[in-house]
Amino acid sequence: MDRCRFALFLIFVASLACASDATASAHPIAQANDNRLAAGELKRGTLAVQLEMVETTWYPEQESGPSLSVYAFAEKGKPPQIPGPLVRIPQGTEVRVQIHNSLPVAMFIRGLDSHDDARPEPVLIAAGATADFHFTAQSPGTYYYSARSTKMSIHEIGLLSIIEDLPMGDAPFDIESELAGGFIVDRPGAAPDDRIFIITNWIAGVITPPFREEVVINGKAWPYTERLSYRTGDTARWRLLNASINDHAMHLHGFFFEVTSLGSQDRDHLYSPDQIPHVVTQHLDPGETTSMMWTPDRPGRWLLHCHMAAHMAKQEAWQPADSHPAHATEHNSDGMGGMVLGITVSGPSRSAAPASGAKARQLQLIVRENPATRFVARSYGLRDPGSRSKRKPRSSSVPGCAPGPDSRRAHRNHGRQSTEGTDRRSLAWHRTREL
Ligand SMILES: [Cu+2]
Repeated sequence: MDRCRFALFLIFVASLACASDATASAHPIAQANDNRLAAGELKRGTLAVQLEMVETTWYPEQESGPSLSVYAFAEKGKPPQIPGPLVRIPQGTEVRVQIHNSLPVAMFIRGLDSHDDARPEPVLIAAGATADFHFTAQSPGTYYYSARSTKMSIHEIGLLSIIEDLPMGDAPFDIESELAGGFIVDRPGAAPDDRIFIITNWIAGVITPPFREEVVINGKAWPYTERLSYRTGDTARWRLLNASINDHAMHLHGFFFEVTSLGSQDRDHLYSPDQIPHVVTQHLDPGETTSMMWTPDRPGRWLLHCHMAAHMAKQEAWQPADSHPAHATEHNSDGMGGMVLGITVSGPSRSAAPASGAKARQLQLIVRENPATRFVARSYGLRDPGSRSKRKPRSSSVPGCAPGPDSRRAHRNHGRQSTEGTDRRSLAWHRTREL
């Protein structure tokens, strides 16, 4: 590069930096929430939490990287968090949550309730208003609270048919997409020795192209997601909360895991010991939650990731192609992004050598079409005929599909076309991208 062109390049980079700083200074910067610390003050069986909904500048990748303006929850007097501040209490705790809406639009709040048998209605908080939530936590489980300007739940939005209009506009998919936080109710006396991972997905172009998305775990996309470390023989207990409008196929490399619960924003089903499914992939519908447990018995570097190709690929489209050139080059080197967690297991192997006379297990590969939604075209999965699980086989890998004005045609075409090419690419990707 000659001097003149190099000088112009520097001016271009400087102008991008100025634009980014101007955005950042307008709103508080969101912190990625690793969900290790519960919000509020728990005293004599009562939890008091004060929350606020604010506009924030969010860096889903590195802190100096590209940013998005989104709405987020903040604990009063603290920076906004993505996902929102964690509400975590033992069963039977009296909960008092106050939420102030500093946003310019009214918001429906869901999920801040007792989780008894009654199906609660969302609570509308007008712009500039404050609302109080007062209840006793009744049922242990893995839940979340959320806010949207539409009365529809995250689950309902995710299951919209491909022919449905979107009268709620773009906001619930992009600027409101990060308005969700964990709400965990522990059994009395249970030690919270688990980790909580919340999935959210910022999507632009749902109505007007171009389609862009940034899918994250605890507010960060790979390779900026948290790196986890275990010793062989440890027990890892994780809760996965899908507070996004998409399906996800959560796959663990190298190990089976036990699914100990499967639920939603309103209900949780805790499996009894004789029902617990042993799987390597757990499908989560939009808005679903799950708890899982596994024991690493071999050292190495492993992954938990969404098996849907679009959700573990580097998202290029959400930033202009010519911005942050160094950043783009750096991340393209591994080609992965989005919903990936890296896990390092150390210590001696405790894996038993495979028995030479072990009987081969026969698995069925199921390829079937589900009713298409606006966001998912089809699903397919593996089924073990000997499994005790009564749950029907769900997708283990679903190629992503971009919604938008052309989505009706796109989804239908995906439904009819052969899966062979896409599936082969997906499997090859999986093989070559292991750490
Ligand atoms: Cu996914």
